[in-house]
Amino acid sequence: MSRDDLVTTNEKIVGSVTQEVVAASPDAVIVVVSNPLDAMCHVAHRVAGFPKPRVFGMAGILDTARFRTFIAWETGASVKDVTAMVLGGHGDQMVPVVSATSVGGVPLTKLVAQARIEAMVERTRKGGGEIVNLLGTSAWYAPGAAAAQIVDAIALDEKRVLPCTALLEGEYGIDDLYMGVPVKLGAGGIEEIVELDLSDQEQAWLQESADAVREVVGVLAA
Ligand code: LAC
Repeated sequence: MSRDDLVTTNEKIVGSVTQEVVAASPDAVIVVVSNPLDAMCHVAHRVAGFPKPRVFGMAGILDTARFRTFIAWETGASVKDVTAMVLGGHGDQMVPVVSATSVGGVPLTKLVAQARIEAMVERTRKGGGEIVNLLGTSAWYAPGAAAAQIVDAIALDEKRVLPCTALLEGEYGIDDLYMGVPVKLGAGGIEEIVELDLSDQEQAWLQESADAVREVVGVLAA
């Protein structure tokens, strides 16, 4: 099944689980990890009735980990020294922000040929499917490790800036849609949405990703 095929099945599950969460823990911060992730954030936010800083999704940290790993392999650097951010929907239109990517402070575009950068961007976009073909099931370790980073940032009030799926209300020129963007995370959940200076091409790709997410959100029953 594609992530989008899961919409109607998971809409019911995420809705019922969210009702249980709200009943048991009305002050919780809800981090959604179910696919199609962006649409399921809309479900959780609607059902929970919590303010938007306390309902968001985990996807960009996973996608960014993949992009950083491919860059580390390509350049022979440690993944710890690769700075990157993947924005947009958690799907084939996600946007690795090449203009904000560096290795040890050196811009990626100075280290790797454009064709290879494009290949790593494409592999990142298809990373979920690559794992399914290898494992016969969707990824679980990396998503768990990514979710753990979010839990630490909240539980320890770390003020981390991480890519998460947040409800945009005008940021990046996108309104009323959950999309992956850099956010500052603390004890109350999302404290700030960070707006990067995207290239015109990156902004156009982000809008295309938003259009794809909106199409899936449009399938939701409610
Ligand atoms: C992935 C699935 C979990 O990207 O969405 O691996």
